[in-house]
Amino acid sequence: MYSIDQYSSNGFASPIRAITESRSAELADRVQKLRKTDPHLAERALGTNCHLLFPWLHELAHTSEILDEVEQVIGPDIMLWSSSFFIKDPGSKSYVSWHQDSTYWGLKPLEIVTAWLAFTPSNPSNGCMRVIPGSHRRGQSAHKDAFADDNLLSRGQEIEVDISGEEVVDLVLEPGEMSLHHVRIFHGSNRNDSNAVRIGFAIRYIPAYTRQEGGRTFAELVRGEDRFRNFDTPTPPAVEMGEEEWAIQQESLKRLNSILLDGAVQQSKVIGHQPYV
Ligand SMILES: O=C(O)CCC(=O)C(=O)O
Repeated sequence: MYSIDQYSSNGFASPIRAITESRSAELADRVQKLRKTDPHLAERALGTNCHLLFPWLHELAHTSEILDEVEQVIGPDIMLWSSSFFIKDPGSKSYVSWHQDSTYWGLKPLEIVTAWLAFTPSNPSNGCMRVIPGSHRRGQSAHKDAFADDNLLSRGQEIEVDISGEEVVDLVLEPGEMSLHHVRIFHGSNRNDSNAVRIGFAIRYIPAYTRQEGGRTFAELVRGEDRFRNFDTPTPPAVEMGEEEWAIQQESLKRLNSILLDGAVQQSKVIGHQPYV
């Protein structure tokens, strides 16, 4: 296990083995099969909070090896707040502008961590995630909504700080490895210039004592105890993309978007990414 001091000073920890390579190949296969069989359905279904639509993604977010690492960072009472896919096809121009997750999420306090799990290799040639070590300690920076068709972020939000190349660290991951990043770290990613797909699944975990400002959202207890009841509990998916599963996932999005897109004049046009992130 990485040391907690390393995470505290850098704002990230990587790479960490989360699941086996063969399981990640199986997961990537499921994702790609759905995208091939029914691209339109896949665009809708593989968006934000898809763990509420697919039992196998819900189960993945409960993986004890992932939660053991998350517990090191945010303590024993862990809730799953949201999930998102970040997929870049070979040669895709999609990128993620430099940003801090804390900007629009309305969660307090900021002891919030993302487990970014690689279903495929993720490296500089296919646009792996990049971070600025220690930037989570610089406070909240101003962001502007800088729309671009290929930006994977919902508001196209971009940090108003010059990023110098020397500071940047690439988070290179093998299939089944994950990185952990702090909600305030500066991060982003470049386009995929390779001929291999990059599939990342970002799972957002919060301690049970977290408060949601601006409304009531869903979060599910995945370890420990919830003595605070600050979130509504979504019903876990029983079947893949069932009627009830869609209703719950859509309700979760509606609640998230009313907070996260507050004040946005425009939303991302990138197909396959429902608003938010
Ligand atoms: O996948 C990426 O390139 C960016 C992911 C990201 O911004 C996040 O997980 O917060």
